[in-house]
Amino acid sequence: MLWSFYELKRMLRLQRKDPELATTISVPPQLLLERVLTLEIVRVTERAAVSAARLRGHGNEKAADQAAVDAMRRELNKLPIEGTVVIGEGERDEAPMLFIGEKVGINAGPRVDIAVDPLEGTTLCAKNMPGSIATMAMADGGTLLHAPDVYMQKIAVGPGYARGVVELDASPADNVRRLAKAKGVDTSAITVLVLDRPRHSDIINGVRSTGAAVRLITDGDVAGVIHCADPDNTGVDMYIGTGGAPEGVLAAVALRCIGGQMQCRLILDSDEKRDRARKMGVTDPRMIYGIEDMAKGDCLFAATGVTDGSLLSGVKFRKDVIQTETVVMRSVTGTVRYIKAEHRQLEKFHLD
Ligand code: VTB
Repeated sequence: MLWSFYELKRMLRLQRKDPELATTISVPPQLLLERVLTLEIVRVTERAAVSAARLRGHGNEKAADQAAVDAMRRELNKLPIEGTVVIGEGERDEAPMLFIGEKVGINAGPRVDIAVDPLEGTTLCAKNMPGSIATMAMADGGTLLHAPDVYMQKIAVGPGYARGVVELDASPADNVRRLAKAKGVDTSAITVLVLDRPRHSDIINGVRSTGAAVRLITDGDVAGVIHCADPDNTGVDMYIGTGGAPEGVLAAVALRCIGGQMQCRLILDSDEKRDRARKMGVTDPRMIYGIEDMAKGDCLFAATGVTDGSLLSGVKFRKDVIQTETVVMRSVTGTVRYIKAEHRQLEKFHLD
């Protein structure tokens, strides 16, 4: 039986009053709550994905993003958490919804950090192209990197390699050679995922100079990084490039759950950006962050497909049924679940 939060809270209350009841629950209440939160964050990304999916292909990035934000915020505010958005839709002075510093949840329950990207790949959604997702992460309070919305240099590989097998400051060609050697393959058997941007021409040329392949994506580097964790199925061994810092932190949470390595550096190329970062606690503007620097504690990650993609199927609107596919991960156990849901109570999506 799955409990709603209210049932769960009632149960925990009863349990406190009647210790015998505790014997009917085989996991400590603390863990039980975390387990249930794993499912609850699925509801959050599902709702955001469905709201955005209604606007797939409408050519309006802002409207699709806003729909996802509204849905995500509404659901987050039902959770029994004392949540603080640390990676959000913008910074406080811009006062968007789900801004960095915004409190979410019912203000009771565990103190948690929340990272959101309600619609990762807004352009993909607006153009109805593959790979847009609704995504969020939750972690112990104070354990996620508080990053301003600036660019971030990133390199990521999957699990199973010695620490430091690739490095942010090594050349792309060198990193390909190091990875190929560690994998025991020729460089021509390596594929590197890169965001298709003019700023990445040196990376692309460097990778190709070794005989390795480049796979280009137009947007969506959270999913891009996650692809590295399962090269046998995705065909992607490594991610290199500069994308958004918020997306970097979300990807780090995912890799913390499923394994892999990542190195990142914020691009703080003006006094204004350094100042914003300093206010968020960044003392060394040149610091290279590993996964554990970006996600220090226990964490959960969830993403629901908005448009079809290689990681997740997009939302399907059938007669009287909405179908979603979500991946949810927990760092404590490393469990990764793919949840295909059929929703029949459609009022909950507030789609009118
Ligand atoms: C990436 C990607 C996003 O922005 O972070 C990228 O993951 C940043 O680069 O999906 P650009 O400013 O060059 O787009 C997105 O593409 C869109 O937020």
